Amino acid sequence: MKTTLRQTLQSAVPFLLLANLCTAKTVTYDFNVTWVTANPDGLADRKVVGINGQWPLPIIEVEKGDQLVVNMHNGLDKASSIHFHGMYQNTTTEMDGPAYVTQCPVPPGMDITYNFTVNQNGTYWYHCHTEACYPDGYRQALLVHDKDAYFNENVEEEFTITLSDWYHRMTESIEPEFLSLYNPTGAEPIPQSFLFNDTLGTSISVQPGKKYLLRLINVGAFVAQYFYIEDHEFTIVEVDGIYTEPKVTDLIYISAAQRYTILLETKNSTDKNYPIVTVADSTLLDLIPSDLQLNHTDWLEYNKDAAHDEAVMKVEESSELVPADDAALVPYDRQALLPEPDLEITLSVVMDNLINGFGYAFFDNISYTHPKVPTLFTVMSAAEDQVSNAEIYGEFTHPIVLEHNQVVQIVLNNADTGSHPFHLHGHAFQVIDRYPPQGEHFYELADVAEPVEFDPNNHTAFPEYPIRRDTLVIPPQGYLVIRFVADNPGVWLFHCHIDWHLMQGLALTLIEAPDQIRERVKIPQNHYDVCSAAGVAVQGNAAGNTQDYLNLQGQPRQPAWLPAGFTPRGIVALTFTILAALLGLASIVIYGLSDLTYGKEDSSLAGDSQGPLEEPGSTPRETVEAKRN
Ligand SMILES: *[C@@H]1O[C@H](CO)[C@@H](O)[C@H](O)[C@H]1NC(C)=O
Ligand SMILES: *[C@@H]1O[C@H](CO)[C@@H](O)[C@H](O)[C@H]1NC(C)=O
Ligand SMILES: *[C@@H]1O[C@H](CO)[C@@H](O)[C@H](O)[C@H]1NC(C)=O
Ligand SMILES: *[C@@H]1O[C@H](CO)[C@@H](O)[C@H](O)[C@H]1NC(C)=O
Ligand SMILES: *[C@@H]1O[C@H](CO)[C@@H](O)[C@H](O)[C@H]1NC(C)=O
Ligand SMILES: *[C@@H]1O[C@H](CO)[C@@H](O)[C@H](O)[C@H]1NC(C)=O
Ligand SMILES: *[C@@H]1O[C@H](CO)[C@@H](O)[C@H](O)[C@H]1NC(C)=O
Ligand SMILES: *[C@@H]1O[C@H](CO)[C@@H](O)[C@H](O)[C@H]1NC(C)=O
Ligand SMILES: *[C@@H]1O[C@H](CO)[C@@H](O)[C@H](O)[C@H]1NC(C)=O
Ligand SMILES: [Cu+2]
Repeated sequence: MKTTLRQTLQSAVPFLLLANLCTAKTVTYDFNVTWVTANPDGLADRKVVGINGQWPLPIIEVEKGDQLVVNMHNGLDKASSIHFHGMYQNTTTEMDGPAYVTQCPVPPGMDITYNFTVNQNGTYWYHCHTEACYPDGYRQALLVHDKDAYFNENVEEEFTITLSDWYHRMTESIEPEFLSLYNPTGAEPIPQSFLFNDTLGTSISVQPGKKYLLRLINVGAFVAQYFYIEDHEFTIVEVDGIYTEPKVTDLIYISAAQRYTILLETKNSTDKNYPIVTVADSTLLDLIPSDLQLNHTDWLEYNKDAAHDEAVMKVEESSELVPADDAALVPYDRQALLPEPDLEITLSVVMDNLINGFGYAFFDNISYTHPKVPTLFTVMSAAEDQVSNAEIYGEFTHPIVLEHNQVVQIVLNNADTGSHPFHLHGHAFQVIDRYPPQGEHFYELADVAEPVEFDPNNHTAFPEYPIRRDTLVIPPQGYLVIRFVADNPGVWLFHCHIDWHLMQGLALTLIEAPDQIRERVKIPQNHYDVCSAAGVAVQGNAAGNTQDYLNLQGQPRQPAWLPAGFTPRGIVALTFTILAALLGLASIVIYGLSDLTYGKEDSSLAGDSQGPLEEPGSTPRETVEAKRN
């Protein structure tokens, strides 16, 4: 079955559109989502999420102002949903996509319709947002064309390129090993490859002396990538849907979920082809298997008969590459620094273990645990005088209620030795501070004993025109400070976009202007039908209590803390001694404890999960000691 795209010219509303004489139209996509088989790295066939029988998935394309309708039929054997990453969903928070936040998970066999107006520019993407489902290939670009973009006169042709990490095993087979007693350090699963536009070793055919626009999107689940083109400079003109003042550079760093749009003017000569080089950020990997190809060459092809030489790497380690600092970009609209915040939220990013020995991720001491009733449905069903009381949304959704039009500042201190790409739904935020800054010192706090926290009385001056984006990387043991106006009533997640960390609970819920949500939002019948098919309640507090919204008894909660004095290593060793004794095993290979990681051999199709393989010469990650008691 082919992708069906229906474009219906709607009866124009003349008085609204006279200004630019454009015709807002409805763009409809029918997505029949089923499993298909793909082998994008040429190393292993695997099951991936296909749409209308195809993978790579169709790119969604609209023009600014269009109404986008996506009808999804879930033909998978598990629940799913679609989030349209970076779309503000202004007045349509119910179309945002995350399960248990703004909708119910769509069960197998069920249909859901997403329908919203796109009034933004630029480069976005869509992906599944129910448990971890997008690493199985359920992700692709979403482009908003803007005929008024200031750089259009410098564009003769455009290309879209996705970057991604790639796993050979199904997420559902990786997850129980990742979140397990055998992996107490929370070592993230190591991908088997890195894809360039869902393939490898491709050539992009270009003509000499021509102006191109390249939209780059990291649709990966975990690993950031550096991007450069040998012997070429290019100009950044957009990040995450925000036009920037032109910034010439020759190297960018794109984390999971980030987008960069660049202008590239090709050379006048056609004697040579140039490597397009992508380098995976190896600082994110706890261990580097000897057969994992971290850097890749694709080609800017001027002449298909000329040589296609592999890139010669400039550096030994990816961390020696010094990319453009995104925090130093200036938004094209020069929106000024927002005033002092009405609300300041200060949080720490923490990785730690709970009583079951699993590795969890926390904002302060909360590891996000989804509620029984999706948070938006609690907003809609609670009594009017209770919707602004954060308690009803449950302690473990980490709810924070924002007042309409407040200036909100989030200060995030990273107590973890790894970097994380943080994403806010419903907004692009101003990036007003980050330490250490992107550049040669970005990783310098990774090995220090104590993290450096933001000091409100001692920091560098905030930029006059801060860049805005929707996904920002926090450096190891450093901090970031962001601001936005709560001018978009809705329920919005703020979370790490490393899907494994989201799975570990690195998320919180902003309930923005709940009174205005109730006035403006009407959840369509179809979304209620989805809940009913999923067996998920649409009324009640986080615990599903419909009588007394302040009674949270039975709310889903994170496991208990480890008892005082126990380190995860200790508790795991103890458990294993008992288990080994019970099972009469002579020896057990323990994840994380022996600096091991997931087996690289594919077992996804067969469905068996095989044990870890030891990697000679790999770099172990330091063990997390239990900090709490
Ligand atoms: C979806 O695709 C599957 C497999 O091709 C097919 O059996 C099914 O009828 C399709 N469903 C819809 C609603 O199009
Ligand atoms: C989409 O939403 C618009 C505006 O609310 C409405 O007019 C239209 O009927 C909806 N379309 C579908 C297919 O639900
Ligand atoms: C979106 O595009 C319009 C017209 O090109 C431009 O004026 C506006 O500044 C853009 N918005 C952002 C956030 O870049
Ligand atoms: C990347 O892949 C998409 C579809 O998978 C395709 O439409 C697009 O043209 C490709 N980009 C390039 C530069 O070839
Ligand atoms: C290519 O030639 C044109 C016309 O001579 C010139 O304007 C342009 O700067 C040249 N481009 C490059 C990249 O050298
Ligand atoms: C590129 O990959 C090779 C082999 O995987 C590795 O030895 C080299 O260090 C990598 N270079 C960078 C910059 O990561
Ligand atoms: C988190 O810390 C706060 C303040 O110390 C405390 O009231 C709360 O019970 C803690 N929550 C959890 C889940 O530990
Ligand atoms: C202010 O911050 C700088 C840079 O982090 C630090 O070197 C200095 O000691 C701090 N000064 C005070 C008074 O804390
Ligand atoms: C949402 O729309 C309102 C009204 O048009 C506008 O004031 C506000 O800035 C918008 N918010 C976002 C995040 O787009
Ligand atoms: Cu993370």
